[in-house]
Amino acid sequence: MDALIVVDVQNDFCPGGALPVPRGDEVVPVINRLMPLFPLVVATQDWHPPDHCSFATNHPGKQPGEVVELNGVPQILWPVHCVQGTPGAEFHPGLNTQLFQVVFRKGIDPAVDSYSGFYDNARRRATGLHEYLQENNVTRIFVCGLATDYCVKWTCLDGAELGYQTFLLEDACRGVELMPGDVERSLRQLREAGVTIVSSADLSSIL
Ligand code: VGL
Ligand code: ZN
Repeated sequence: MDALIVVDVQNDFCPGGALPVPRGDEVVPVINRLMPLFPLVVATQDWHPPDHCSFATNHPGKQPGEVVELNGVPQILWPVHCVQGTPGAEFHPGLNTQLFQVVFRKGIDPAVDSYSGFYDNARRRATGLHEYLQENNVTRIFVCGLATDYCVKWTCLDGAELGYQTFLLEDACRGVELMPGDVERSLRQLREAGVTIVSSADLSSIL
């Protein structure tokens, strides 16, 4: 079974949001076209409490973009984003969320961030995504959404490590690019980890 994993297509990651991914909203029509091609579609949703450790405001004197160490794990500090129950945490209004079978929320623990849809960054807790995919006999995952250089990348890396044949849908993703070249470096890292980079036009010969 094939599954499409739609990562964090939320208002705060789109232009005008708190942590905007440049042209992040452009993935919405692409993903809407992709979803009907898959028997199983799941989504992740970044879902932070207000006191979340990834927010620069919760580290006095620190600015977004600075890196701190939390329990031995490096943590980039972000602007306050995707706070539970706020409009910024909602999915983009143009996204056809009716086609999501399940939504896995992540980043809920105030003490640890969670880029991957499978585990938090300290790998202390699983989100339930792996179990769900196993129950549905999923062997191939196709990952899209925001952001290529963070949550999409870590979801792909964990998926590949867990043994899924993992594809990244390049035209259905956009990156933050805090540093120029971050997306290109992420794609290289993913290829080295065995992830196949494809475009949605390639799917007719893969599915
Ligand atoms: C993300 C930074 C912080 C993402 C989430 O969805 O890529 N990036 N939280
Ligand atoms: Zn976040």
